[in-house]
Amino acid sequence: MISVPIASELPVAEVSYRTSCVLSGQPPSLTTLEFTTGGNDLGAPSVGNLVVVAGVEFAPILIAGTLDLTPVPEVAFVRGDCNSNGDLSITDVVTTLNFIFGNGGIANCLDACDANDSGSLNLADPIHCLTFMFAAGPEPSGPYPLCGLDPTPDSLGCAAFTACPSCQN
Ligand SMILES: [Ca+2]
Ligand SMILES: [Ca+2]
Repeated sequence: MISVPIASELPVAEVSYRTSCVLSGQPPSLTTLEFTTGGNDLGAPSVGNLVVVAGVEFAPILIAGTLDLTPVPEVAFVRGDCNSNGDLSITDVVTTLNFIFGNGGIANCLDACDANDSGSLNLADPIHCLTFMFAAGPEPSGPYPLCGLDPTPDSLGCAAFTACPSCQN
């Protein structure tokens, strides 16, 4: 066995987990983290964990640890329903356009207005909805038509969406 000394703690990975509503409202907590190698836990055929240094493979020493769980509430929404009234209609297109052009539009869930889930709001979003509603175009990206979370996290966010149950319910 060869040990590679590391002078100080060195982060080698950062992992983010989504827990939906399971932990919402719960205080931060710790959970155990255990590593495994071989066996059926890593698929079939099983794949072992290896560390490769200068082209030489080493079996890692697996040391269990803990994970800090700090719940961050996320709001479920339906993509395309920009005014969050529970229905996809022309009013959602108008709401999106008013918001984009600063005409007083109020959008509490920008993720819902991002109909194509590009991570930004622009004319492509109302066009996506119009094409879906009137020209048999593709439906809005998920979550649609059921409530759900953004599968592609971005900076838009969703402050509130009245048509979907909140985690506190
Ligand atoms: Ca709507
Ligand atoms: Ca997204």
